Amino acid sequence: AGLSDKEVALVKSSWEDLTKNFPEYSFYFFTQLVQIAPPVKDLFPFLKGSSEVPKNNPQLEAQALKVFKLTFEFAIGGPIADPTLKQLSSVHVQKGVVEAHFEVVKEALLKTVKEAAGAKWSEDLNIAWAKTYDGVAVAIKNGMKAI
Ligand code: HEM
Ligand code: ISQ
Repeated sequence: AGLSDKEVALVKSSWEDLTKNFPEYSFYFFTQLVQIAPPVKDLFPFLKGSSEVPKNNPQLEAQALKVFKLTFEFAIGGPIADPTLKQLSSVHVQKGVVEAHFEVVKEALLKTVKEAAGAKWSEDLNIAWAKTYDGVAVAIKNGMKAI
């Protein structure tokens, strides 16, 4: 993903922080997401129609983990395998995701990284995740346009 060794190390370290308590951070991720853009809730079957983000919901955790894992893997090894990218792009088109949504998810993801890193958070860590997310987002957005 074009990161420096130092940036990769930062992302790896915060990945460990995230996975230490993923049930909590996945809840935090979705809570940030619906706070920033409430209508986005209706895109996710397990959030649709509910007034609050559910706690201890395995489906919610699994989805949030997929996003983080994919972004993490891109950071440490990039690029995403083509069939995966095609499938991913088509899922997002089918669910009604549009370009503007990507900025919202970015904001929520960076806030979640910050929450999990705690005192270890730094501007450099933030930049490393932001660069990585942007790389994945561009790949998915291009995939979506190609459908
Ligand atoms: C589904 C990743 C951006 C909304 C998924 C899945 C993955 C994923 C891995 C599951 C696909 C499957 O099960 O086959 C990502 C990544 C993103 C991203 C890495 C950005 C870099 C977005 C954005 C939105 C969004 C911007 C809009 C808010 C959804 C929805 C689903 C989904 C609604 C389907 C959920 C369901 O039906 O259970 N995404 N996504 N995603 N994504 Fe994303
Ligand atoms: C985007 N795609 C799939 C799952 C997600 C979970 C939380 C925030 C964004 C997401």
